[in-house]
Amino acid sequence: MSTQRPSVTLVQGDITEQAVDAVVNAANSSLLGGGGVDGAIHRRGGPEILAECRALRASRYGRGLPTGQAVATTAGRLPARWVIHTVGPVFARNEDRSELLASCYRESLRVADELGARTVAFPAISTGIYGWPMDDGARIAVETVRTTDTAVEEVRFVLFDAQAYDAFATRVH
Ligand code: AR6
Repeated sequence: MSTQRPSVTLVQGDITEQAVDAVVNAANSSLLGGGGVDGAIHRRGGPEILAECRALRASRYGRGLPTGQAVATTAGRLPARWVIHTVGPVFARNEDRSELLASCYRESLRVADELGARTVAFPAISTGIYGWPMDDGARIAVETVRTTDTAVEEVRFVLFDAQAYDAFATRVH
């Protein structure tokens, strides 16, 4: 595998509408769905994704997917080939969990390389229900993908609103 540093692009919008090889899901350890990005991906991707998640729980991940790790399934009806599920850390004021958040981006890119994905769309992991401050979440996201060796050519951050877009734009430019 020939590796390089991916180019980073930013889009304001809905991650479920991205025509890319792989879409990253901000999941939880159960892999069985939830709100936010996770809810949107399962809703629009259809039941095939959940079926593969259940199979993962019945085999490799009987105790759930640990925080900071990543695993792939089909993308079902989404305009992508795969969903890469990763579990971000819940933000905590009294403990630095940055390394776990960085690990989500690195591990997702590692799984993307295993799949042969060249374009990957990421949400701002942990910055919703898990409470991570957007500016810091953007810093960790951009720094990590820019320093990871991967055959992925484009990392597209898909930001839901203008505030998130601006936080990422400040880090990228
Ligand atoms: N497209 C792009 N970004 C979105 C979308 C979307 N369709 N929907 C929300 N966001 P979150 P987390 C943004 O809560 O913080 C779930 O219940 C959102 O504004 O999806 O990692 C899981 O099952 C925020 O900036 O993920 C877990 O239990 C970012 O995506 C838990 O939430 C991430 O928000 C994971 O929480």
